[in-house]
Amino acid sequence: MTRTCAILGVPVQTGASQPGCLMGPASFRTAGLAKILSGLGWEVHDLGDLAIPPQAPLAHPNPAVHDLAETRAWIEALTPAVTQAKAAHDLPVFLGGDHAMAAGTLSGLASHAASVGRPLFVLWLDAHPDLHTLETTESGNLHGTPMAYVTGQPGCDAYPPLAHAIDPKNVCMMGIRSVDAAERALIPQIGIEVHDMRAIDETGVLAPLRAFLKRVRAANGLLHVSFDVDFLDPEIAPAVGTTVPGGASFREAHLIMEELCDSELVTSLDLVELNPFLDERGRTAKLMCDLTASLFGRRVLDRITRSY
Ligand code: 4U7
Ligand code: MN
Ligand code: MN
Ligand code: MN
Repeated sequence: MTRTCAILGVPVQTGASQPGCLMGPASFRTAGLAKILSGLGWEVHDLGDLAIPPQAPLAHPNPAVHDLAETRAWIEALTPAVTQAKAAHDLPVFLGGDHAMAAGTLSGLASHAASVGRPLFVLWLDAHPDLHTLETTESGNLHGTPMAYVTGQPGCDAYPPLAHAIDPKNVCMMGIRSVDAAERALIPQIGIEVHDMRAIDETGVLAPLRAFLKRVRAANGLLHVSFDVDFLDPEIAPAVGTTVPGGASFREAHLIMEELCDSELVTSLDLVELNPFLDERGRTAKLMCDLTASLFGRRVLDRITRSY
């Protein structure tokens, strides 16, 4: 049976400090994402780009916070659009846009999960945990807040009320290497599973990934993958505003995608933080497309057995 995939562009850039993520969806399309996925046997439906109307400014007690009205509006527009895209397709792909997008994709996916009576799990591939509330963010860049919002942390009440929160115990983070004090305190408090880059150096990516996938399978969970470009080492993925050295390698990233493909557990995907203005001859966009291809079934040789 042909599996269906939707592509939805989300040109949000107000969550980041510098402009450019607005061009993310166009860059993914220019790199040929739809054709790559249909070449792998998927039925691809490009749903175009989502938009929000111009916003009047909205103030917040934390003076650092900027463009709050825009992020609010994106969450409001995304939540129903994402619930719908997921209900109609096996594996929708949401093209950012900066990572503020995930506040809306995850809120929409949590509603879908509740409606089908399955728990939602999240694999978070990022240099950052994005666990700031609107009260704790020092930069005021709201792409640093989606995980706090969707797990229902207090301090996010300037965002739209959340219909269904995600259980932090169903979230697994990999690649983390830049954590602010407020986020550091929150991680053990809410029980998110975090594999920082030191842990990855020690164990590799496969052991923690397999353990997490086992949990997803046992719970009959839906699995959303949120892929921030800065998960990758900036040497191989320069098109990102928030570079942090010491990121995931080419093979570590592909191995994660290949293992996710074999697991057949992934039910939705975010590709976020691509800033084409900072790219070099499209190499980051192309790499992100190749990694997505690995997740959608591109492989060098066929394999007969699943390894766990
Ligand atoms: B991204 C940061 F201070 N924590 O709050 C902040 F390090 O979506 C970075 O993961 C946030 O790229 C990065 O501004 C958000 C900073
Ligand atoms: Mn992020
Ligand atoms: Mn990041
Ligand atoms: Mn970033």
